[in-house]
Amino acid sequence: MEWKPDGDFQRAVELVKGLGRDFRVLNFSHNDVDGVCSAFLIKRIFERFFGSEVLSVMPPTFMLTADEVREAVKERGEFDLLVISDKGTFESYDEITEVVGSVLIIDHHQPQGYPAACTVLNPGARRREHMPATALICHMLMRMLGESDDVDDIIAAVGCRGDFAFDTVEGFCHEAAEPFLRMIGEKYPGLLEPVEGEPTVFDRSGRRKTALINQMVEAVHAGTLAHLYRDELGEEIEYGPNLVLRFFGETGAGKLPPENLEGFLSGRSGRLIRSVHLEFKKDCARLERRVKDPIFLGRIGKTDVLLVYAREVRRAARTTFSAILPFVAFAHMAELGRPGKALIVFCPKDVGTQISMRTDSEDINCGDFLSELARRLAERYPGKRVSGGGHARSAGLFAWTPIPVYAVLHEMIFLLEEMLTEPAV
Ligand SMILES: [Mn+2]
Repeated sequence: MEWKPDGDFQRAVELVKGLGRDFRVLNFSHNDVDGVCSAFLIKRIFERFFGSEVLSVMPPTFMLTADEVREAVKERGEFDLLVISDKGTFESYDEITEVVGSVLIIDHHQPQGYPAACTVLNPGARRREHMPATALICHMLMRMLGESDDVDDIIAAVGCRGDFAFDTVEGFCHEAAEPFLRMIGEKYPGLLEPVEGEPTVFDRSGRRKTALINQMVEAVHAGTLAHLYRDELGEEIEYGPNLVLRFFGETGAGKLPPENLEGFLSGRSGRLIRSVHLEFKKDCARLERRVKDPIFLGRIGKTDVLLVYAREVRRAARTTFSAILPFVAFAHMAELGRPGKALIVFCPKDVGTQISMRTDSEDINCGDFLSELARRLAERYPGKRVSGGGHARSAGLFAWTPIPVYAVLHEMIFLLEEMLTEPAV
């Protein structure tokens, strides 16, 4: 069955067309690979088709607050449209319409309530059939409004791969991404073909195979963390997501598709990202030992629940959401044995506790698990900051100091105990 665009797209198209031309757009996007690729596509959509001016902001936190938007408006003036991309679908986003009247949410996370005053483009979400990446939704929206070029197509592919919408080495593709991946495969076959080589943190098959697109995504991912590498690369290195967005802007259509990673990372910003990428790979090698032997916590149905309790490399321990450890842990999931696993990566940091979770099975829903854990922690520590949620197969949680690490671990184990059908003995 082929995935079909639903009414969400129609409403989004009507909203933006109703704004006329030359309107001002404020875009808040997620700070990860999918989020930055989405910000780039949104910028291109409004600049090219509407003559708009677009300001892109990619803060390190996930859920957007009205205060962040107020701050941007105070600094940069009034905006006609706010686009919130890849930053969840929260009922509380209604409050933001008091700051910017028109709000378009482009997202693929499981909604935590529906904001009635916003236009929500989260296709399939009401049926709980989520899209695999926001960049894919942005690319589809772009093609409903006009044409895409090589740069748009390839950056959209990077965003999709960043959120595991497909993996050509493992031979996987999310149903909703199939037509897109077919188009990419026909136009740029060299990007997707599996090749012998050092696996990236986006290669999860456990074999010595990768693909050019996987290498590109790893480099872009490293680029979003560039600011963590100021000690090595110099104080003038800007905030990673902004560096990556600038790099995408410098990528000329004529130079694409690249023949290899060096070709992709050409130009000034590209070369900077390349040096960050090399340092990032050293960090990954350092972290490998810490994720090798997870603790078996018990079984839910046929699924083994495993725990990695470890610290980050210093540079990543200082920040909230920027993480290296979970990527390394998840990259080695296939080596932990047969399918049917849920891996919880529990990571105490300087500013709080981070949990990242992935599963390859249907026995546990990671997004439900971590949003319930966040709810319980919020109840136990009223007024303290904690946020958690995500998708069925991958999710995250952050509990800020002063919520103690032991309390997060305690509540997590208690919640899990209620779900285990076969506790570890
Ligand atoms: Mn995403």
